Amino acid sequence: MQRGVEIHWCTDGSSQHPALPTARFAGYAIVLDTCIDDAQRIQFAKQYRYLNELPPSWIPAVCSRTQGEQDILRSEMMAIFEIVDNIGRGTIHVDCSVAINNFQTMMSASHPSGFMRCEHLDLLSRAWDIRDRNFCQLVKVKAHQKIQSIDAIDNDLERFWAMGNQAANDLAIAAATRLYPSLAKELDSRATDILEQRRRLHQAFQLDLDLQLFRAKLTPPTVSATGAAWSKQQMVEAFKIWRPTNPISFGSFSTDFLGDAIWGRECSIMTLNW
Ligand SMILES: [Mn+2]
Repeated sequence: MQRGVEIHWCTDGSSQHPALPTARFAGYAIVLDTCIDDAQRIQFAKQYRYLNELPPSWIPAVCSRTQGEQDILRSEMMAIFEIVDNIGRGTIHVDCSVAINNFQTMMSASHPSGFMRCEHLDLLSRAWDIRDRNFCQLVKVKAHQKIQSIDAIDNDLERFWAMGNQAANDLAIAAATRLYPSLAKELDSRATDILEQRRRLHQAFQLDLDLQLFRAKLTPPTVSATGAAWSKQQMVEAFKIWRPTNPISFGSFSTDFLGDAIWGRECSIMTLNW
């Protein structure tokens, strides 16, 4: 690239099954804008409305699996970090304002304590160490998820950067799912399992809630003077007439040692007869 030419990057991070911490997997991507000026960008943005295809001016620069925690924010921040670490120049168009804030907080800090509360501190600390050779600017771009369609953006240049964000998003998803596909497949099936287990657990709780309605409709048992559902006498009566449905037969056995029982011979014989 010629000296003096402005460099523009679009970055994005993507996590599959982001709500499942034990099954999610993430990737990130960087695309480089090779347009020479805004006139050309506007032209591509206008063409997009008719062709509905991303122009070849977006060059995939980097795509990889996210290292460490597999969340979206870390993926977004890793993409930015790669540019800061390897190039240190250019305007980076990012759709995640938290990621932008974290890097800006780090750059404007006078001491690491100024950004120690930011998430993914490890990336920020590494960027802090090389801050003297980092001249990148971060710009917020409209996220592909938050707009119905890129076509709906009226401003041509805004639409152009949203197109770049889309290109980076597509590449980030491809990185997460296609680099090491057997792992992605395993995590996919784990996600399916977890969702199925959650559905069953939800059903069990739902059943319990539904049963409460029926329990409420039942006539309550007679309450004794002590407040217990059954009085002591009622329990005794119930035990006296209780017989097992299928009695177990022990056959013939000796009662020689019943006298050694802890309650004595007489009590043991009564229990045996009962
Ligand atoms: Mn994003």
